[in-house]
Amino acid sequence: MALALITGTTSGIGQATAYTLAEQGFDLIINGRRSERLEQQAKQLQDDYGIKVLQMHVDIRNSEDVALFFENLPNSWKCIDVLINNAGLAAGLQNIEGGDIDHWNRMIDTNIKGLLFVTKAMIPLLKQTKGYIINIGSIAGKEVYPNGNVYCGTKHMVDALNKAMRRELAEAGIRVSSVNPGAVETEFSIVRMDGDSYKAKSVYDGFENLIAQDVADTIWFVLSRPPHVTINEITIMPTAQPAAGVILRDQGL
Ligand code: NDP
Ligand code: 8X3
Repeated sequence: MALALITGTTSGIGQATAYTLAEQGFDLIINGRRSERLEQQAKQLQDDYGIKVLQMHVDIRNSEDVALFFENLPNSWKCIDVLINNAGLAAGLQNIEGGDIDHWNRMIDTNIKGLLFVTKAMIPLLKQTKGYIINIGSIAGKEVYPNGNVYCGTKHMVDALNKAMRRELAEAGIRVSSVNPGAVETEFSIVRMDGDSYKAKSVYDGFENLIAQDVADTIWFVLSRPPHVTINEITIMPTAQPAAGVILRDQGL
């Protein structure tokens, strides 16, 4: 039985990916800061799929807590085949002049530093299994759009780290890929708009956005290629979003 660790499973893409991998028979280490959701999810995954689930109730921004989690990981959970670096967020949609420094810190600390803390701790374990790392980037890591500045910057960094990891880890037999989505309706925009659900909903007005399962299916496609195949990166967009920051609304798309 294979084992995957997915960061940020308490909603959205991470949640859909946890259920997709459970369906494929993976045991799971699930992660998030919201403990009630994590507990509920662990129970449901165990009951519905008969898999083993370990909860990683850790804020990935805290390097000490991340390191401690791996130090205390029981031997029976150390044989990890897959790491999916998914936890992340956008905070705010403002030009740099008007930007909120707390927003910038949250994005940089989570999307870049948190991803690095988890990856650093996981590499020795993935070397044992010749495992797989999938980084969830974004179209925002390939292009930029008005007022996306710091979020786009963090996802450009994920794009660079994805390439760096692939180069550094190839000799160890670890495969590294990124999955880069366009607009997916999850809790992403609610978080970005500081909890304003009305504003968040309007992001998805007038076109058919991606759903989390579209991305989870893509992750599974990448992960399920035979060992001699690595998909370096894959970009998945709503048909109505031909480029970052460009959405064709009310055109039946
Ligand atoms: P959601 O807000 O629905 O999910 C984000 C997940 O990340 C939650 O489970 C959240 O859990 C977790 N998370 C956030 N911060 C931390 C932290 N410090 N420590 C641990 N877990 C954390 O958003 P999505 O599912 O949409 O986003 C998932 C990834 O996909 C992100 O990296 C995002 O940038 C990327 N992405 C999203 C797109 C979109 O349009 N939705 C498009 C392209 C990329 P909790 O709050 O419980 O900690
Ligand atoms: C988010 C992608 O296009 O919604 O990472 O900004 S987009």
